[in-house]
Amino acid sequence: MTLWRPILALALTVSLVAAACSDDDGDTAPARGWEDPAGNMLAFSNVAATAGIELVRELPPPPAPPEGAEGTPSEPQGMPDLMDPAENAKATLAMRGGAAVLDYDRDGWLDLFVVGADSGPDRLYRNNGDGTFSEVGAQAGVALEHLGSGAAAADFDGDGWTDLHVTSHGMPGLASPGHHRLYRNRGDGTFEEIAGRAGVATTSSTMGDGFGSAFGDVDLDGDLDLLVTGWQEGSLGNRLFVNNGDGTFSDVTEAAGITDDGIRGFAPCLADMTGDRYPEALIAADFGTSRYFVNNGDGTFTERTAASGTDDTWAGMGGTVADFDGDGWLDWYVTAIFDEHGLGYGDGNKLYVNRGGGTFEESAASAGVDDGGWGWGTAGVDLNHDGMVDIIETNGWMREEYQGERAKLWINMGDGTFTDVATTAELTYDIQGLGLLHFDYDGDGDQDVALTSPAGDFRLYRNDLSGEAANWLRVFLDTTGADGIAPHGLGSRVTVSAGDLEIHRWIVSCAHYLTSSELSAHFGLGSEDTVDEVRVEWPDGSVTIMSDVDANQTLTVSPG
Ligand SMILES: [Ca+2]
Ligand SMILES: [Ca+2]
Ligand SMILES: [Ca+2]
Ligand SMILES: [Ca+2]
Repeated sequence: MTLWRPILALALTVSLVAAACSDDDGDTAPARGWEDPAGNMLAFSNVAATAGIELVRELPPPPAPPEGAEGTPSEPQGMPDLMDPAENAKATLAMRGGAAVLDYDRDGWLDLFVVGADSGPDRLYRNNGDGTFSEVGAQAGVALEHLGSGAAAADFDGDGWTDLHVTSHGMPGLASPGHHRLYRNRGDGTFEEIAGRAGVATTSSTMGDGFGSAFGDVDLDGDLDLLVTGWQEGSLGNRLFVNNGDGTFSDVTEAAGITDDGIRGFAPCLADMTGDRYPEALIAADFGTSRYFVNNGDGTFTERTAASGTDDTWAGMGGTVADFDGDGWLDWYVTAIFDEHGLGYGDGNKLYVNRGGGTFEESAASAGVDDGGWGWGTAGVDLNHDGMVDIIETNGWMREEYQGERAKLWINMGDGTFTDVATTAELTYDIQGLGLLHFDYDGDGDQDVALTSPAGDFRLYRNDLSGEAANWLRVFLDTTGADGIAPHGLGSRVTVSAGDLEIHRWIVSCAHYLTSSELSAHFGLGSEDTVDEVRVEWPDGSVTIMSDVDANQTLTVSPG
């Protein structure tokens, strides 16, 4: 109980601050947002419309209950009969529609690819650098209308131009296998679709399936490999593709020991959880089938879900890895369903804190991050620049009980607990959520948040963080010309020392759900305006150190 007292006291303080803010008598403009313990004000504004991103989706109405049937109207859509093709199509429609961040034209401004799902073709929003975006999907050659699902961005062929992998369930009206896209960036503002030739168009051989995809260098040979998930029952669509270095991939799933024995996969992630630089394969998956595969470093993986203590997620949907407790080891946070209605859907999100030695301690309830409604996309990112990783989470489903719940904005309090400040910080997202990603679209140093909905409008929340203790550093890695190190430095660990702070971040591509964020190491530095040391540990074992670096800048570091 003592653990909770400070949190309750804090919640009271927050509500008093909120009351003072709303009681505006017009004489003074009250500070906007949530005041963090260091005195920073954290506030968000939905700027999608003014930024030029207008994309609204609408789900078909729920089917009428059978004549004479009793019960709640939401019941038929709550648990659809997934073996019925029409009901399956409706359910997956509500689960598709991701987005990915990339600077496709290398002008230094991060652009946004958004999967159209049922709302027209896929879009590519070019960032104009002035707070607005222009939709250039058709010119760029990516404006495909299809049963689009997720997206991941990375430079798979190492030419310095970021490419896109897009999962697809097929062409409009007809789900069928073989329709994933690999868009190779030609470097002239256009993309070339090469998934078939490259060997990554098909995951399930029998069904239109495919949700998240994630890039990472699983064999540490310097090129990016690809992990894709499949969710449909019997699809066996969870696949690992190894990059052959010649523009093609090989499906090595079975040889690598990634046994798909019915994984209902949603959110894949390739991240080094064990400290040997080889990334593990993490899959957040539905119906208790999430998996933790340890990379043996010889091309094979060993499934250690139960042995590692990561086996108690009932309905794994989204996922993110970050160092939530600041001990230098990556932890794994998985979203799921918090079933407070006795429906038998599980006990919510899981926070697997890495204890080293290959084991994790599940602590979502004690940390206060287990109840995220019907959870989907999530990311671990420092939103208030105090040096500690916070959690954003979006949620919702077609059942009445899971409609209208706010997205969560859980601030890391540094004592093993988090507190939800979404309301005071004006992250006003209470529509049915799905995809979520973060990037600094306006280049002011703080991480902004984009959210996709299957039943509402696309939102871009600008982070309006202000205060004296909101210093930051953003580090991108450039490995162009560095043999044996993956593009973007994916898999690298970046450590910043500033005053009393020592902060570890990783360059990692996780499908938060169907989405991928900017591939930077982002540091909040509190009141520190100078960084004593930036240390990059590259995945090949080499180290680059920079001393006395100014805070409040975006830095690009190359090996050597
Ligand atoms: Ca750009
Ligand atoms: Ca590789
Ligand atoms: Ca924080
Ligand atoms: Ca920003």
